[in-house]
Amino acid sequence: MVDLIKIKENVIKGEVDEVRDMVKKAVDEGQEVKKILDEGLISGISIVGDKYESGEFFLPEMVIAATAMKEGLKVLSPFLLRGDIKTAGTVIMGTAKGDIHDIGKTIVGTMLEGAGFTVTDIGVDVEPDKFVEAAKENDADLIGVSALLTTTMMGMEDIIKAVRGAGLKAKVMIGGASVTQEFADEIGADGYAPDAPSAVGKAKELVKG
Ligand code: B12
Repeated sequence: MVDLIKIKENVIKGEVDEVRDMVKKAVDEGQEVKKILDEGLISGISIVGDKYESGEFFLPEMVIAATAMKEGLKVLSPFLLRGDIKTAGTVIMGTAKGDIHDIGKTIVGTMLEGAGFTVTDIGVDVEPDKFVEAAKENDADLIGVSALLTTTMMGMEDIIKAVRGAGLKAKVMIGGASVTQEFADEIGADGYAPDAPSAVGKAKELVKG
């Protein structure tokens, strides 16, 4: 059996091939996909963040670790997508202006798809107007906004204002490492969730009513 701690260690070291191969092997062995994601990939990249914060790692280490994590995620994605009948609602997902972090957004989008939502991912560094445009075009029920930087998090309020200003029916759900429920309340977001599984629950709740 692949030891998930080894996947975590290889994410930290940025060993792209090892991470991809070990994740594949763990899936083939029948290990639980959510466990591989949480205990292998996500716990590895969190440590990378801590090391960057403490000055032990620099940007290149963070980039290569993110690349390794994304390779692992590619292997897991089809499994996160299982069981879809697309009826739950239409969602626009994007990362706020000035922010290029997309790993969390992609996981949330993929799990929403897996739960039956139709998801349009509009990418990273997205201007508020683009969220509005995409929501109009797709007649969206929900807009999911991700931000990982304290600076770009502040721009989320502009997205909410733009959506409300355009008179759209879409609700706005926010998330990302530094976002909290308190912050979401403060800027008037319709919902917040701390991780992908709870984002699915929150999205269902928001779309229902
Ligand atoms: C990987 C990473 C990068 C990669 C990103 C690669 C990519 N394609 O995404 C690279 C190397 C490019 C990068 C760049 C930078 N980064 Co960076 N990065 C990280 C790191 C290590 C991990 C982020 C991650 O992917 N986590 C894993 C995912 C799964 O977690 P997540 O994003 O939080 O998502 C989960 C939840 O938050 C939630 N969620 C996420 N989005 C949404 C959306 C909705 C709607 C909902 C409901 C939920 C939800 O669900 C997800 C799944 O469970 C973090 C450290 C950390 N602890 O977060 C730093 C971190 C976010 N980065 C940081 C910084 C400073 C930067 C740079 C400014 C560095 C620099 N000097 O250039 C640049 C910013 C560039 C920019 N303009 O955006 C700081 C931010 C500090 C701050 N508070 O502002 C952090 C916290 C590191 C640190 N400890 O200092 N980074």
